[in-house]
Amino acid sequence: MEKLRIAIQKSGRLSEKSLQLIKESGIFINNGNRKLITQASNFPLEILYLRDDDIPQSVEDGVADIGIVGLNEVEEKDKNINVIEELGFSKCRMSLAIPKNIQYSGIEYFNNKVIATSYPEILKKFLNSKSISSEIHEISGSVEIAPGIGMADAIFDIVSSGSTLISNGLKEVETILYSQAVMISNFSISDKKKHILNELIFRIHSVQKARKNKYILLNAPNDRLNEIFKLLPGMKSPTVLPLAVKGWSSVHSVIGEDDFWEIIGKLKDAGAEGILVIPIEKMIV
Ligand code: PRT
Ligand code: ZN
Repeated sequence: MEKLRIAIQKSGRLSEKSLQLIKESGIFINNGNRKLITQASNFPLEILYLRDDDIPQSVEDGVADIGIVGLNEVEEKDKNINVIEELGFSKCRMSLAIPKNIQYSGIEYFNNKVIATSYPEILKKFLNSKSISSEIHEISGSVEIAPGIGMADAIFDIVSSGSTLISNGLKEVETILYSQAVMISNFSISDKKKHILNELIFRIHSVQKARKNKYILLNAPNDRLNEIFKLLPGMKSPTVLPLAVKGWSSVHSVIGEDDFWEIIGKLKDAGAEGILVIPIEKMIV
């Protein structure tokens, strides 16, 4: 039987979350001793473990049909591939940073400066679009130490919390790209594989929706129910069950993560008691 082959990072910041997403989609994989390729036991999927730098190329070549990689790698490698899903994890940004004691007047600062980076293509495109001419110094790791040792005037690198920049005496002055893990796909995959991919994406969507929502149960006096329904529209409408105590009901619904605390406060004001909030594993709407 034809199988869909997905390339994921062998070991690094994307590995665990990529595997977790596949597992939460109900797909069992035996990755006890992380071979190059493993098979899923209950879904037509093969997992190919690669360095993240090699994933865009492997998907362009059709060595893998799809892959999970940071958008920063996709942009840097600029291969002929399709970005089909934003996966919402490993979020970071790519920024220009300079020594903190230097006054920054604007993008022209970078004219005739040396910038160290592991992402020369993204940087080149950005500088060209702003008509800035800098010397790009490509290095493969520890970019943040380059200004301190006199190798560069500035760096262009991935930033997450910003603490690496601070501990190297640098400050972020321009953000060029916001990145996260994305799913990429080859442009010409067979109809059978497309069918498997659609099923996989359907499952991923239900996992993502579930992560964004919680199941909520609460008790409320019957004369306040209308107020509470307005706060909890649920998927269609809330479920209401009578309590053994007269004049009270139990209300069940779904609540979004984003405005969670605000709504909980309003529910309490509306007389809700005994509020229970439970994670949802899958959500199909
Ligand atoms: O071995 P392989 O080539 O597969 O892995 P790698 O070493 O190239 O990549 P890896 O595992 O470090 O990162 C994989 C992907 O994770 C990146 O391509 C990004 O899409 C994403 N990501 C998310 C990050 C970070 N956050 C991150 N903080 N990648 C790197 N960093 C580094 C950054 O380079 C800098 O040194 O963390 C430092 C900054 O972090 P803060 O929190 O101090 O700002
Ligand atoms: Zn890499």
